[in-house]
Amino acid sequence: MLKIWGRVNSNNVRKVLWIAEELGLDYENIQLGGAFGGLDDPAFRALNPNGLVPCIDDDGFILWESNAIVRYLAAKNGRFWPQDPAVRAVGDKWMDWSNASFLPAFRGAFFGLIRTPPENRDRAAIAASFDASVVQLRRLEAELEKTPYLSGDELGIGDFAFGGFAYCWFELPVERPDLPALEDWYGRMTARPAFRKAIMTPMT
Ligand SMILES: N[C@@H](CCC(=O)N[C@@H](CS)C(=O)NCC(=O)O)C(=O)O
Repeated sequence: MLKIWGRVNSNNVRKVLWIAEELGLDYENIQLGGAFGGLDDPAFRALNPNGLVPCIDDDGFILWESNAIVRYLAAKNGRFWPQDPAVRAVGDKWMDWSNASFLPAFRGAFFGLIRTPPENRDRAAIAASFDASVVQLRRLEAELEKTPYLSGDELGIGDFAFGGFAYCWFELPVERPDLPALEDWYGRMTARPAFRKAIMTPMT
């Protein structure tokens, strides 16, 4: 059976759990990292020398790096993996954008507002991160005005990559600017049982 190591309140783990749920895979999720610790255990380091979650064991095939895992599970199962390279590249693009552009912008607001007690918050840093996130999200908004998914016409790897970030964005305890296409996309994602089960888990 597929084993997935990683705590459920990690966005990198959530995306792997989401695609596993969408694919209807049998899997075991072993809680690791964060409050569970275990990342320095020699047994885990032997699997993942990078010492982070998620990591999977698929019948002896070990893989870490969440986006690589999502691509592997999609390709292996022949779903969410368009054969046309130009179609697949759209999801790939938003997958890379999620980690390379959105995450650096969003990190400060997320950790500041969700994982830091109010008395320790750096308001200026949070505001700057929030504004930078909005700049990025307006780019996503423009895409979602034209196409229903972050992978083109169908759900795919771009959506899996961004789903956890979207959940965190919409859970921030602050007022957000109107981004109707993003809100529409998010409403469609939250209507999916697999999304609710894998992504909408407690924040801390
Ligand atoms: N690029 C890696 C990043 C993995 C990563 O940063 N994982 C975090 C959780 S989101 C982690 O293991 N943090 C240490 C911990 O959970 O204790 C990936 O996408 O898998």
